[in-house]
Amino acid sequence: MNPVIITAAMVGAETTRAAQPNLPYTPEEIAEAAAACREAGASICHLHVRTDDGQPTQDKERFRETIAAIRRRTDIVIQVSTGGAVGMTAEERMQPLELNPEMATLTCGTVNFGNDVFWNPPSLLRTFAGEMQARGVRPEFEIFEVGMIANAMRLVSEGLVAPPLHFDFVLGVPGGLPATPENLLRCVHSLPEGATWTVAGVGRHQLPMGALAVVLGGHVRVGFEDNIYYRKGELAESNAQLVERMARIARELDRPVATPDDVRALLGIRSQ
Ligand code: KMH
Ligand code: ZN
Repeated sequence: MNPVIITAAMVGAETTRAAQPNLPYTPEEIAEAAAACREAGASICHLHVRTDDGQPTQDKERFRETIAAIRRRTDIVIQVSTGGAVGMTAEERMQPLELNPEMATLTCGTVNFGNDVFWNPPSLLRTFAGEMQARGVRPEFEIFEVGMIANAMRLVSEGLVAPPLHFDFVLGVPGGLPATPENLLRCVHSLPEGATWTVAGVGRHQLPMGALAVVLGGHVRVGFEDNIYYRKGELAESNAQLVERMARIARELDRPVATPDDVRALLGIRSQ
């Protein structure tokens, strides 16, 4: 039995309420969404926060407030973003690590991101990985291009990240690796023995990439950060609706849905 970890990426830094009216912004809205996603089958929430008017921020106090609101409602694993939004400084992006979260993202290289550049030079990778290691925060390697897997493994060989290793393939960002079955397989086959992986397909790729991951024994990320539609031309009602469908697909394919405590054991997350 290999339970499917469903990660809910509920907010992101780019999606707007103009595009998806049900996007959560405030700590209470995000916490409500996290609890609903947990109820629907998510075991990790990938967390970005916003100001009240919807601007992306990496403000530590905003993260503190949001994490507390989530914790009042649910036991879901909280994975803070250190990616933030393009254009933010490394110092800004690292702020939520000061809260010693259970998990955090660690993007493994620089990539074009739409018309922008998501800037992640080697020195930044080492600084972020070292900070996570010092604080006992479990990294999730964010892989936007296949070469980023080698960058992640360089951090491992330098002693900055220790197994168990967990990867997220973000496929379909304009400027990054396209979301095709061949590219997903290429990523999976590039992993070291024993690593776990999840896939975040962007836009219309979220559903087929997720279904493929379930079949291949991987894990899945869904949510408004990557995709706002339930199907072509039909906006999703909520993040939980997207989680619920992926949980249903997993169960139909005879894979149970992981609980947060399954994730803590599987990914070696330190106890709080
Ligand atoms: N918003 C993207 C530029 C992460 O959360 O670590 C970066 C991102 C990755 O969302
Ligand atoms: Zn993110």
